Formats: sequence, C-alpha cells, structure tokens
Amino acid sequence: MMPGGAASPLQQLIARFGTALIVTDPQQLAAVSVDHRQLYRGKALALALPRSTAEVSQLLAFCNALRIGVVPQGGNTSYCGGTAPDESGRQLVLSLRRLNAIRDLQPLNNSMVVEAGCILADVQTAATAAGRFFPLSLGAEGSCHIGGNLSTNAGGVNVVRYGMARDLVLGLEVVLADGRVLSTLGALRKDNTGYDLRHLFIGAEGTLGVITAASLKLFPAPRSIACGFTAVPDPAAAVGLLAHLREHCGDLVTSFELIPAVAVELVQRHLPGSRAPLAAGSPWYVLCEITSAVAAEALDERLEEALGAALEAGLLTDAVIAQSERERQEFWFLRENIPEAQRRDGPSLKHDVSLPINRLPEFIERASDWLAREVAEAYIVCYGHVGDGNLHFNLNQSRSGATDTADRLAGREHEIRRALHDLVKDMDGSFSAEHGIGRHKVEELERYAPPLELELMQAIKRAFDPNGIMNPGKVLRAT
Ligand code: FAD
Ligand code: 2HG
Ligand code: ZN
Repeated sequence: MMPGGAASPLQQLIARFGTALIVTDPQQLAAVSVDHRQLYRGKALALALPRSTAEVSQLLAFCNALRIGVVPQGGNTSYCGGTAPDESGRQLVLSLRRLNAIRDLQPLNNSMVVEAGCILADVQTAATAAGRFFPLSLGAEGSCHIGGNLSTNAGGVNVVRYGMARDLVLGLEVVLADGRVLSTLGALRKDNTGYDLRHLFIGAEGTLGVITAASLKLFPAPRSIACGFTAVPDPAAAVGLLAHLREHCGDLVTSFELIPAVAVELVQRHLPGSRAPLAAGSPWYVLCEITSAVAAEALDERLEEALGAALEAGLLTDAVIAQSERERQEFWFLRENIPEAQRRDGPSLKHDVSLPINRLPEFIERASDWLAREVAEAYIVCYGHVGDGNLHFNLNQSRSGATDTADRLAGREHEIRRALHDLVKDMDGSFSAEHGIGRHKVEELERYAPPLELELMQAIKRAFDPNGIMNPGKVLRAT
C-alpha cells in the first residue's frame, strides 16, 4: 500500500492483470533491466508478458491512465541502451516474447504476417520452408525479434541488394500509447492513401507505440550463391572493388563487407576453430557475395572472372571463392563474430557511422590519423557494411598491460565520440547508420539533427504519446 492506504501502481497492475502477466521475480527483473552492452542498468517496476495484441492494448491503456512508463523489449540485442528501464523503479518492461506466432504466409503474394516476438531466424526459416526468402540477416538473428528489428530499422549484411528493415515491410499492427490498435496489416505493394504511418513506427525504438505484428515482403529464394574472400591493399581499393563488382555482376551483388586484419586476428584468438581463408597476410579484406534465384547459374565462374579482372586492375592482391557451403559458412563465421571477439578482447567504444561510399577511405584515414595522435589507450577495429557506406569504427582498449587503461578509455568516450562524429558531420555522414539512438545517442541527435527535424520529431512524439509513457528518455529527451 502507498502512504494513505492507496494501492501502489504495481499493486494495481497485479490486481488488474494477475501474476501470470505481471512478473516481479527479482532475478527476471534484473535480467531485463540491463541492455545488451551493459551501458545502462536500471530498475524495472515489473515485467509484463502479454500473450496477445488485446493484452498489449489493455496494458498500455492502463499504463497511460496511471502514467506508468513502458519500455518495450524484443530480443534485447540492440546497441544503444534502448531496452533498459531507468533507475526510478517506476517503468514497466513489456516483453513481446510470447507474441511469436506466424499468422499467415502467402507464397503467391510473396508476403507473410508475423507477430513481433518472432525470432528473426524463425522468420527466415518459415520463409525458406515455403520456398521463399526473407533477406534481413544479422549476427544477432538467433535471438533478436522481428519487432525489435523493425523498431530499430536494422540493417545487416544484405542491405546492398534488399535494403534496410524498413524496405521489407508491407504493413504493421501497432498498439498506440492509449491502447488503441492501429492496423495496416494488409499485404499490398501499392497503396497511396494518405500519409504512410507505418514508417513512423519503424525506427522509432518503441517511443511511439508497440509493434505487435508485421506484414513482410518475401523474395525468390537464392538458388545459386558465390562467396568470395579477397585481400585488398587499402579501403580505397575496397571501394573500387565494389564499383567494379557491380559493373560486372550488377544487382547480383548481395553483400560487401570490409574486414581489417586486426579483426581476423581477434576472431582467431577468441573463437577457436576459426580459419583465415587466405594464407598470406593483408591489411584489409573484403567478404563479398553474389546470389541469384536461378538454380545452377554459373556464379562461381562469374565471380572468378570479376575478381580476376579486379586483380589485374590492382584492386585486390589475392582472392578465394568458397568451394562448399561449409567453406562459405567459415568465411561468414569470421565476419559475424567480430563483435563477439571484440567483446571478449575487452572494453570497447563503438561508432556506427555512414558516409557517401566514395568518401569512406578519406574518413578512415582522417579518423585513424587523429586517433594515432590523440588516443594511445585504444586500437582501431574498423569494419562493416561498405556496400552501404556503413562502418563500425570501433576502438578496443590497448593491450598495454596497464590496469587503468580501460577506465582511461571509458573516461575519454565523450571526447573521442565528439571528434569522430564531428568529422562524420563535416563529411556529410551520419553518426548512427543502423543501430539507432536509444538512450546512448540522445545528446548526439540533439547536436547533429537540424533544429527543424528535431522540432518535428518532438511534435510527432507529443501527437502519438501526449503523456510521454512510451520508452521515456529514448531517442528524445524525456520532457
Ligand atoms: P531490442 O534490443 O529488444 O529493442 C530495440 C529497441 O526497439 C528498443 O528501444 C526497444 O524498446 C524497442 N522495441 C523492441 N521491440 C519492440 C516492439 N515490438 N515495438 C516497439 N518497440 C520495440 N544491428 C544492425 O542493424 N545490423 C547488424 O548487422 C547488427 N548486427 C548485430 C550483431 C550482434 C552480434 C549483436 C549483438 C547485435 C547486432 N545488431 C545489428 C544490433 C541488434 O541486433 C539490432 O538492433 C536488432 O534489430 C535489435 O532487435 P531486438 O529484438 O534485440 O530489439
Ligand atoms: C555488425 O555489423 C553489427 O556486426 C555490430 O552491426 C557492430 O559491434 C558492432 O559495432
Ligand atoms: Zn553492422
């Protein structure tokens, strides 16, 4: 009871929804009160585990009336602290994990309707089982949810060919802050009937409503794949190789990932069983893949020809094409495990930036020069989706043996971030390419977003969530 005998918000929640829906077990609350990178450790009022859109709707209507902040949570794999409740103990974490049904799949319409709590890998598997392809693919696909992917507008490794999460959506079902359900779950490819509201919720990181289901686009399954691992002398050659590959293979180019030697070493050091595909060392590598829906298309020959011409043009120094699915998986294992290897190597700072593709080499050079001059306590692990102009310009704590290096690096996070993001801004880039804003980059958004954009975002927030209950303090500062 609250002072004066009134029931507390938690007591009222339990009285209304019961303990099957409202969990208060301290261990479970601790697990959902911290984000994946452990940047923020909050204190949840409780954990809500709704089983249906109707229950999400009732929960939000109730929380809105009581002004209880709601923090939606999918797989909790995102990088900017968007999933952690604040430290007040007054915010409810709402997990979508029980909304995990595949409601419909229509091969002839190339579409499927899935609930928000479906794990991304399960969505891919269901599409494959129906002879179709859902292209969103990222290292966390075994645990992230499609609702989380849409709420962060995730990118991943197939963006070159298929676009970001946003580009894969035909419609959404969303519960608004006041509990009303907005459904645009149709499966239409053409529908020009006024403002396209679904796009407001995609990338909104749970600040405008809770996505409960989505209608997704499917594609023909790739039946021929060629995967190459190439050594390139520098990032400029990688960018040249991308243009060259697109000239030779056109839209078949599906993935194009830049990997530095230091990342290959990290994965080999921390993940036993990984193998470097090329014997001789190189400062940089590119993992590229071309795919086609046509079975038995001679893609290996096509890629070999393209890479041969690139070798002659000086764009690469060595290359190997995967000779089996196992070998292809080995190439990808190296790439997908860079974040995990970085994590095992110690504390790191992450910068998820994008630039016009032609300016990537200049950015890498200028940023690296600045760091070499100014930041002795870190080494650079710069890799990523060069095909999309997106670099993960990350720093790991140097292995100097000094015990205070980690603290010193963390202590300089703000200064380093400022220098790198100012440079990105100077070069017409973005300080958040695919990971979003969460709580971690609110200040960056305030600094770099044009004032009019920020003003319009605040107006949209007020229109959809006048009481400010939806993921307060994420993306925009809580008012
Ligand atoms: P969560 O972390 O649970 O939530 C993300 C945000 O969305 C939070 O603000 C949350 O409040 C909100 N939210 C979650 N579900 C809903 C919902 N149903 N309705 C409304 N709001 C909701 N990201 C990329 O873009 N590309 C990559 O290549 C990539 N690779 C990764 C590799 C690894 C190893 C890891 C650990 C992460 C990677 N990520 C990548 C980041 C992360 O996986 C993505 O951001 C992913 O989309 C998050 O999904 P999630 O279900 O874990 O969302
Ligand atoms: C990836 O591309 C992810 O592997 C994670 O987006 C990037 O850890 C990172 O910085
Ligand atoms: Zn990425």
